Amino acid sequence: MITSISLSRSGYGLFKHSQCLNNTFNTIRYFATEAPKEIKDAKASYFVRTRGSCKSAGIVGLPNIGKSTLFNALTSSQAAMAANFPFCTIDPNIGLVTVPDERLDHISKMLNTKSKVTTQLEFVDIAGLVKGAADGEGLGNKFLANIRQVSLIVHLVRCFEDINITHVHNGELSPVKDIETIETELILADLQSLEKIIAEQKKKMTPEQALRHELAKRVVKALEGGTMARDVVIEEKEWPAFHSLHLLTSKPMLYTCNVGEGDAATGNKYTEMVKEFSRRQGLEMDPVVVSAKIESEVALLESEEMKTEFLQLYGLTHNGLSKVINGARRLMGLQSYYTASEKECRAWTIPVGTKARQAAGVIHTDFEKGFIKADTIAYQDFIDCNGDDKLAKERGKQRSEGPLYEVKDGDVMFFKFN
Ligand SMILES: Nc1nc2c(ncn2[C@@H]2O[C@H](COP(=O)(O)OP(=O)(O)OP(=O)(O)O)[C@@H](O)[C@H]2O)c(=O)[nH]1
Ligand SMILES: [Mg+2]
Repeated sequence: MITSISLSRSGYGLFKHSQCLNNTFNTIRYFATEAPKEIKDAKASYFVRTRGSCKSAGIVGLPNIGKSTLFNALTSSQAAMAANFPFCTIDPNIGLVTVPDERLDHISKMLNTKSKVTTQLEFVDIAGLVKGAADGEGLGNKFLANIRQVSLIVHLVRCFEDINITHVHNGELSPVKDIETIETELILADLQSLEKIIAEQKKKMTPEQALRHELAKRVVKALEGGTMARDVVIEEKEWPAFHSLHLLTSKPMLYTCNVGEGDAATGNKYTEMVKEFSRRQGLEMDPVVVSAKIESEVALLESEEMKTEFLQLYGLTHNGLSKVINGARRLMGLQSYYTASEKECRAWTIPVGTKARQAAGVIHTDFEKGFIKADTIAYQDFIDCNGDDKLAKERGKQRSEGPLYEVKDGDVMFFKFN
């Protein structure tokens, strides 16, 4: 059994101390997208984004650090119990979260539309993990199984000081140590499942089984050398086998620093530590800073004016949730296109790389089947033409796109179908 892992300052270093391990949501549909021709192999994270079915974001972290508070803020509810004791959450809370979208707001205002329909993203509030979770500590295996089901990890890190709120690691606040505790458990859980796959070696394996087996060995080596599964370089043809390994460390990760009210606008020394750590790990996106407490209070205010006033008290101009939601979407490889008329303007979620025909299918399968063409205006051109499609056409800004057109983020589209 692996008994200890050390996460060194320069990255992850793994030390084995004994013998080897023995042991419809939201009308979003997902489509395989072609890798650019030049991509023969890439980090697994590329394939996670472009080939995976990115569906939900899981809030993960130590117990009693504000995960349920953040979840309640995101869902503008008090659906999750948030209280000052570890393991307050046992069963995951699942909620659909409205995706804040300034472009949609702008289109809606400009056209004076009767209704505005935002898109949504599923968030899951997961129970706290503790050291030893991979070996079942603190109901660890059950919680790890909950993490396995989400597509992206929002890793919440305590960056607020409050002696009244119990910290499972007694002593000085140490966000990097907290992160290492969680990530060590994710690595150990992956190593356990990989070792099981390796142990299943049969005399005669199908080519698929042989590839899976070989990949499992390669990822074990990478994890032991301090590389997360998401950073392992794989070939495109290896992706299905890699995907079938269902590894926790292959999921994109967004560090989210939970700070006290006074630090919401500026961050603090702890958020700087997380930022530096994140850069050392080579994560694709810098950590985001929020105050779950402020956000959970703002979310319950009724009017936009009240929300703005409340945020201003803390030197904030926007709520911080947009950074978490849109950061998660970006890491998941999701983007929006719009449909707009005076009656309704609406955002639709598609994975980056989706072609026009399949994008139309997100609205209705008939649009996909009977697709003829998509009159398309880039967002900025749409705004520059005051939302007037005739003017856009005159200016040559409206393009008539066929089924194989790769939809761009922000495109405003009018589908023709029979
Ligand atoms: N001072 C302070 N307290 C906070 C902040 N965020 C959350 N808390 C408090 O911390 C306690 C735990 O919050 P929860 O949201 O239940 O934490 P959790 O991570 O979901 O906890 P578990 O479900 O037990 O893992 C509650 O008393 C919250 O009010 C914060 O930014 N500042
Ligand atoms: Mg909780």
